[in-house]
Amino acid sequence: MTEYITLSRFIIEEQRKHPEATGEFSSLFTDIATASKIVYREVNRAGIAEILGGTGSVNVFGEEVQKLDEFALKTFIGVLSRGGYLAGMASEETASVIKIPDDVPKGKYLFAFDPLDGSSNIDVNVSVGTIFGIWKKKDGDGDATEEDFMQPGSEMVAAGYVIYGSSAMLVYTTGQGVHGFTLDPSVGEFILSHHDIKIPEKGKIYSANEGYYNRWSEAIRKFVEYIKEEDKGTGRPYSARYIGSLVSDFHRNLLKGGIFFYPADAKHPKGKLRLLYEAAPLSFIIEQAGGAATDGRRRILDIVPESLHHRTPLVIGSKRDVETFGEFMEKYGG
Ligand code: AHM
Ligand code: MG
Repeated sequence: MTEYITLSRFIIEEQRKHPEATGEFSSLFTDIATASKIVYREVNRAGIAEILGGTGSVNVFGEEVQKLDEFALKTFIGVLSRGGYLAGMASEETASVIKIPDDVPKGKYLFAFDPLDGSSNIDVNVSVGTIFGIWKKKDGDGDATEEDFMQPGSEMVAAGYVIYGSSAMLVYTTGQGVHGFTLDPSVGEFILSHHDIKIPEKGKIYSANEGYYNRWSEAIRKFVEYIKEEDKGTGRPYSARYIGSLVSDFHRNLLKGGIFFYPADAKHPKGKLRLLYEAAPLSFIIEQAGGAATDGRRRILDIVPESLHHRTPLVIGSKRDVETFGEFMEKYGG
């Protein structure tokens, strides 16, 4: 019989290796899975929901049609904030720390997330996703403050994303490799489908918004010119693939190899993507898969956030490709 390993079972077995584990972490993950199944259902209904009533309006059933990113935010808060394992949450959609309700015991974990990344693509049927990072509150019990979240990615205890595509898939790491689970809609469970994912050391894909070419520094332009050159020996030119939905671009490159970069440019001097709930979680995953992530020079996981919505340039993917990017930064002073 084929092995049918559910996410919950996999996590429980992983936690057994840590005798100090209290079960809080497993509950947190079970709830992440539940929240993402609810979001997936809603994302799937997006097209028809629009026909039945445009966003911001009331549909034929008299229900208010919510924007999907708002729905995802509320769903994750609703499910996770009552679990008793969190001290606080932070999200792309909220200015400050999301407080755990007063009547719920405070746990030790901090949860930072982008509820629905790439949501501007939903109306054209492009895959979107939820990205999350989990840290431990360093000192004291009780409610988390913004200060508690100012920890580098290297302190993360887990990170993951859920991609809502032709199927829903949850990919995560706790520092013991990267594992992917595909939702089996017939039983409503995430099933282990990609065990111990490794990214090829060198890829053949580059992903960037090349429309910004003229806003980029010389180093980045030279790098792009380089990967477009014809050279069989080093596998060039690379193929360009850019969806504009980070989870989708990242997921493809993780499985196939390649490099994604969203550098600083004339309009985004600090880059566009956010450290806490986009760059750091994906960097933890990529390193666990054998890849690398930098801001062009520094390792992303070493950067200490200065605010909840700290932005950073992001260069992420196959190790050798990220190194080559760094060499161009070094050479041309990008
Ligand atoms: P968002 O969090 O507002 O959705 O923005 C993040 C998205 C990423 O999914 C994607 O990688 C990037 O923005 C695309 O930006 P651009 O349109 O500038 O290429
Ligand atoms: Mg985002």
